[in-house]
Parts: sequence; structure tokens; C-alpha cells
Amino acid sequence: MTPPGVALSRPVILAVSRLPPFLLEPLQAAYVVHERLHETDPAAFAKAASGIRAVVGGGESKVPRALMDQLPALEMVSIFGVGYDGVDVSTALERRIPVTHTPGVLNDEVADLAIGLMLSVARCIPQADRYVRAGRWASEGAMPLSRKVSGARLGIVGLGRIGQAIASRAEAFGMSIAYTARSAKPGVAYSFFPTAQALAAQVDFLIVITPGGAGTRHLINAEVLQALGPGGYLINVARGSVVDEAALVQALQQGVIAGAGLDVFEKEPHVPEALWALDNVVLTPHIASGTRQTRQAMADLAAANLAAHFAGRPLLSPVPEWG
Ligand code: NAP
Ligand code: 8YV
Repeated sequence: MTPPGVALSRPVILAVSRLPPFLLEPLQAAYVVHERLHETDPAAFAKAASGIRAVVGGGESKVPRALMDQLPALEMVSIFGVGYDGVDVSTALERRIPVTHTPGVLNDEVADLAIGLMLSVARCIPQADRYVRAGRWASEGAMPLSRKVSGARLGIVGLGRIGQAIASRAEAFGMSIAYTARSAKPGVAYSFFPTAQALAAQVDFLIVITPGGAGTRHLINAEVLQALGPGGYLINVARGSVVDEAALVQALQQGVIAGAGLDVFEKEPHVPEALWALDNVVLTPHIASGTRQTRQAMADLAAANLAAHFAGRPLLSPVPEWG
């Protein structure tokens, strides 16, 4: 058993989101972990706050200035995810608090789901499943025909780590690939378009995989959807904030685009009921990295960043703003 004195000397950390047991348990062995105390028990949080030295949370976590201001001893933020748009990085940088994330280890998984959503919505796989279960095959006969994916034109919004993993999968489907990003990528053979709208006008499928946050808010708006057109499909595996959800609902309802595959939403876990009602959309609850294997790899990296910090070793994967 750990002697009480040793237990007291463990660094105190705050988990700002619900963590899986394979991350929470190793953290509890090394640290005193307050699980979402700031939300569940503000009075206890007020007492504990001055001793909290690190914050840990998933990619959707909110770590605003208001929270950091209550944590005078905060030394680092470790995000269990690659996206960190919920973290006020400028405040962290001002206070010389490093922020780490988990890039790379989830590329395959997120790319797989992007392709899965594209196939699902184009080939109507969930709709077909519902058709069989409802007995409609027997009573109504064959389903309406769907849309071919192989050989079609794919546009990728954000050709970073995950965007490139999506592109290499799409190559195997014989798709022609084009992309937009903040800048053209040297040495990349895919066609570059300077805006999402110009890209959308040239493709059948538009997959969005940029970071969230102020720089990409509503990058996919009514004009982009108009450019994608009545034969086009939108897939969003980035962040809900990147797509103007009200404009998307309207575009789907009015046939401005053909369909959408969505893993992320503006107000998670709330998905507009207007989307539930539409048969030309496939909806998943932010599961793109959600396999046991990949979440374990993310957990290991998030924990290793914390361990490196408290051992005075270099961080494994600080966010790019950290330099
Ligand atoms: P990354 O390597 O940093 O790539 C991001 C790409 O987005 C880069 O090509 C970047 O362009 C582009 N981009 C950034 N701002 C843009 C803008 N304003 N307009 C157009 N393109 C822009 O990131 P990653 O590892 O691929 O991850 C991307 C994002 O996916 C994460 O930040 C996260 O939000 C999301 N994600 C979601 C899930 C999920 O569960 N659904 C899982 C993992 C990740 P430049 O190269 O020109 O800078
Ligand atoms: C996870 C994510 O859902 O990596 C990201 O940015 O959004 C996802 O991988 C999340 O990090 C787990 O909480």
C-alpha cells in the first residue's frame, strides 16, 4: 500500500472531461485526479483549485481562460486528442503553460471513418439496413439505386496528417483527388484550390478535416454547399464549428446537395432534430478515433506527455504554437 506521505506528494491534476478507464486508472496511480470537479462540485473545486498542476481532457474539452484563471499553479494541459480548439492556447502561452495533444496516432482511424461515411451515404448502407429490417425488401421490392464512389471526384478540405491518410485511401478507389488548405503543399500531385468554394464546384464528395476554432468557423457555408451542388455529398469529420449547420440543414432539405455524412456537430452531443428526420444523411456520434486500439494509443501518448512534464523531460507532442 502507498504510504500516506507518498500519496500526498503526488501531483494534483484535473480531468476536464470523462476519461476512459485505460487512461484514468494509470493517471490515478501516478497523480491525485479530480474528475470534472469544476462541474460537479464547485465548492470542493474552489478548495482544490490552488493545488492543481495539470489539466487533462479529450479533444472536445473546454479549457478557457476563465478556468485557467482559477488555477494559479497550472503547469501544463495534456489533451487526449489531436484537436485542441477548446483550449485557450494564447492564455496558456502567456503563462508559459505548455499544451500537448496526440497527433499522428489516430490518422488511420479517422481516415477510415471518413471513407466509411462517404461509402455509407453514397451507397445508402444504413438506409438499406433499415429497409431490410422493416420488411420492405419483401413488400416493396428492390431499393432505389445509389451513387458510385469508385472513380468519382473527391475534394479534401485540409490536407494535413489525416487529410493525407484519406487521400491515400481514396487513391485505392480510383478517385481523382483535389484539396484546399491554407497553402498548397509542395511535392503533392493533387490539384490545389485556394478556397473551399472553388474546390466544392469541382468535386462529387467534399471531406472536411481541418482543425476547429476561430480560423475555420463556418468555412463550409451556404455558398460552398451551393457550389457542391445537387449531386454533391458533404462529409464532416473535423469539428462541428467548421460547417454552418443551419445552412447545411437547409441545403439537405431543399436538395441543394445530395447528402451528408457527419461525425461532428456544432452543439455536441445535441444533433438538430431536423437532421434526424432526413434520409439523405448518415450520423455518427463523434466516433472517428473511437476504436479500442486507437484510443489506447492516444491515452498512452496523453499520459506520456504528463509523465515527461513531471519528470522534467522534453514533451513528446506539444501543440505547434508551443514552438
Ligand atoms: P493537421 O495535420 O494540422 O492538418 C490540418 C489541415 O487543415 C492542414 O492541411 C491545414 O492547412 C488545414 N487548415 C487549417 N486551417 C485551415 C483553413 N482556415 N482553411 C483551409 N484549411 C485549413 O491536423 P490533423 O491531425 O489532420 O487533424 C485535423 C483535425 O481533425 C483536428 O484538428 C480535429 O479537429 C479533427 N479530428 C476530428 C476527429 C473526430 O473524432 N471526428 C478525430 C481527430 C481529429 P495548412 O497545412 O496549409 O496549414
Ligand atoms: C476524440 C478528437 O473524440 O482527436 C480529436 O481531436 O476529437 C477525437 O479523437 C477525442 O479526443 C476523445 O475525447
